[in-house]
This record gives sequence, C-alpha cells and structure tokens, in this order.
Amino acid sequence: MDVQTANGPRSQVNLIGLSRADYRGNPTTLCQGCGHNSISNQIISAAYEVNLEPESVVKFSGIGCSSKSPTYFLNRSFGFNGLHGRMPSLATGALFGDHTLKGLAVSGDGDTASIGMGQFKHAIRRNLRLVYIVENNGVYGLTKGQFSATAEMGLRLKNQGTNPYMPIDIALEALVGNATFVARSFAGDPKQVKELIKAALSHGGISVLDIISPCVTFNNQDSAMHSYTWGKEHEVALHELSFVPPAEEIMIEYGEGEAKEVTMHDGSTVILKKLGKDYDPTNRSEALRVLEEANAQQVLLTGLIYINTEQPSLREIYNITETPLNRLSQERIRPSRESMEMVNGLMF
Ligand SMILES: Cc1ncc(C[n+]2csc(CCOP(=O)(O)OP(=O)(O)O)c2C)c(N)n1
Ligand code: SF4
Ligand SMILES: [Mg+2]
Repeated sequence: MDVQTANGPRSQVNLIGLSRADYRGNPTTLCQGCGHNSISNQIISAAYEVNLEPESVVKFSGIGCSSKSPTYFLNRSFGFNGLHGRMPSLATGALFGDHTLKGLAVSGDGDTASIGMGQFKHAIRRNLRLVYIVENNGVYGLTKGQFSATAEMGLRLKNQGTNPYMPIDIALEALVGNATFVARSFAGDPKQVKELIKAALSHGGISVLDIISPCVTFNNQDSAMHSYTWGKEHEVALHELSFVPPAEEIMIEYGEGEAKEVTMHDGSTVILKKLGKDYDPTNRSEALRVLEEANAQQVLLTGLIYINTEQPSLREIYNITETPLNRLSQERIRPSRESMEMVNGLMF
C-alpha cells in the first residue's frame, strides 16, 4: 500500500499502516559484513511483512556482539539486555509476568552454548512463547575471537591455536531438550532466515533458530565451518519454506506430494516445498537422525527441522489468567487471610 507521509514522499506501508522504517533500530556498530547485521535486517523485514505491532514485542539478549543486535532493530519495542548467559531466565520471568507480549531473543554461541547452556536448556523445557535466535559464529567475537563451544574440533585460529574439543550442536541440544520448534539457517541465505523468523513469530511455544552467522573479523577463513564460503558451499536446504499469514489466501500452487503444509498456532500456514527427498518436520526421531547424519557428512543442513504445535506452553501449563499477571490488581494478587492461614497450617 502507498500513502502520503508527514515527511513528504509516498512510502510503502503494511496492513497496520507502518513502513519498514518503523521496524528499524539504531545504526549498527558491528563490523561491516558481520552475519549478525544480515540477521537484524531479516528481523526487520519479517516483522514488517507479518504486520507485527512493535509495541507488542519485548527483545531480550545477553552479552556479545550478537547480543548487541537488538539495538539495531525494532526501536519501538521493549528491550532488556541481560547478563552474559542469563537471558533465558530474564525472558522467562518477563513473559510469565506478561504473556501478551511476544518475546524475541538474540543470543550468541558463547552466550548460549558456553556460559548460558543450563539456562538455555531450562527455558526450552518450559516452552515459553519466545523466538530464541542464536547467532552462531564459533567464536567469542566481542572478546576478540576465542573458540566458543560450537567451534569445530581442529579449527585453527591465528591467535588461539588449534581447538582440541568436540563441538556442541545447538539445534541438536534444542531437540534433545524437547524444544517445540527447531530450525537451522545461514546468514548467507537471507530469504530462508526471514521465512523462518516469520514462522517462529507465529509459534505458540519456544522456537530455537540456530543461525550460522560468520564473524568476518575472527573466524571467516574459507575452511572454517562458520564462514561464508564454507556455508555457501555446504548448505543443503531441507525444503523451500514460505510463510502465509492467517488472513491471506494460499496463492502458491504445488503439485500433489510436492509440498507439506503446517498450520501454526495463530492459524497461519508454513508451506514446505520438497527439495529432493521427503521430509516430515513433525517427526522428532527423523529430525534427530537428519541432524546426526548432517554432522557425520559435514553438511550445513538448513530449514525447519522440527515442529510440535501440540505441546502446552508455559502459560497453559500454569493456566495463567487472561489479564496478564503484571496488570492484576493488588486485591486479586494478594492471597486472602484464610488461604494464608491454611498454607501456614499445612507447613507447621
Ligand atoms: C560473566 C561474564 N563472563 C565473561 C564475560 C566476557 N564476555 C563478554 S561477551 C563474551 C562471549 C560472547 O560470545 P558470543 O555469545 O558467541 O557472541 P559474539 O560476540 O560471538 O556474537 C564473553 C566471554 C562477561 N561479559 N561476563
Ligand atoms: S567481531 Fe565478529 S561477531 Fe563481532 S561484530 Fe565483528 S564480525 Fe561481528
Ligand atoms: Mg559467537
């Protein structure tokens, strides 16, 4: 839609009357070419295209170059930059307090798979409604490129030597931990990143997006498994993914057996067009198998790896009131004298 704006020329707006600029953040201070910048741009595009109300979003992050990214998108949204590795518990508390907000988290491989691993695992099993993006570059970019827990064994870096340890696979950890939406993507494949973010925003529980996001300053040599070159040469997409919002008719036509449709929590549809083999992302054991196989064959397997729309979310588990807890009056929150006496009586 084109409209005349107060600032002069006509500009494109989405269904809620916002332009792409309404979803932007401050100018980036990250290195030019950093994968994280590309992901921020796709978050902006995805939010614009799904008509997301910026004020309904709360951004979370920990510490790292990746965790600085929320400053570079959705300036009109709420945001909280937490301690290193502690973002998941911050997000759990905030979304428990106000379940009407959509949580959008950005973390790094250091922030999630090193210091924050315990927090990551427990946020997953609670199935809170949170889009959890890990911008995975195999190093601690912010502190000058030490190996992170996702760096491949044998990776050689100029000032670090050779990594002697086996890597942690974030998508596999999410799946083993019972995440209800697990995807892997690559910052060098922006269209796929965007469609996955749109799908994740429609999911009713936790969605983990492990996005390989090259650090051009410390870990982008052609042979490194988190580099642009390696990713481009080794990416194998499971399917071609398209997201269709609830109000829109599905216009894409596919022959029988060529595509699989997944209906999301809010009535939107994710269409997965087959590329080569059949793949069913609702089959958890199949998801585990393809990830193991991809690791053995050293390919960058991307796409929607697993989805489960049946599992209750944190809000459903606790049967939280329609009115968010942070907006309930004192009278409704404070337990009555009788119930306090009953509880105290049970304890002593
Ligand atoms: C408790 C604590 N320990 C260590 C640090 C130092 N530190 C800051 S960022 C970081 C790692 C960031 O790596 P990652 O999450 O992969 O983000 P990237 O910069 O690579 O995007 C570390 C170890 C810290 N800030 N706080
Ligand atoms: S140091 Fe690496 S991760 Fe950090 S901004 Fe630069 S390229 Fe990105
Ligand atoms: Mg990193």
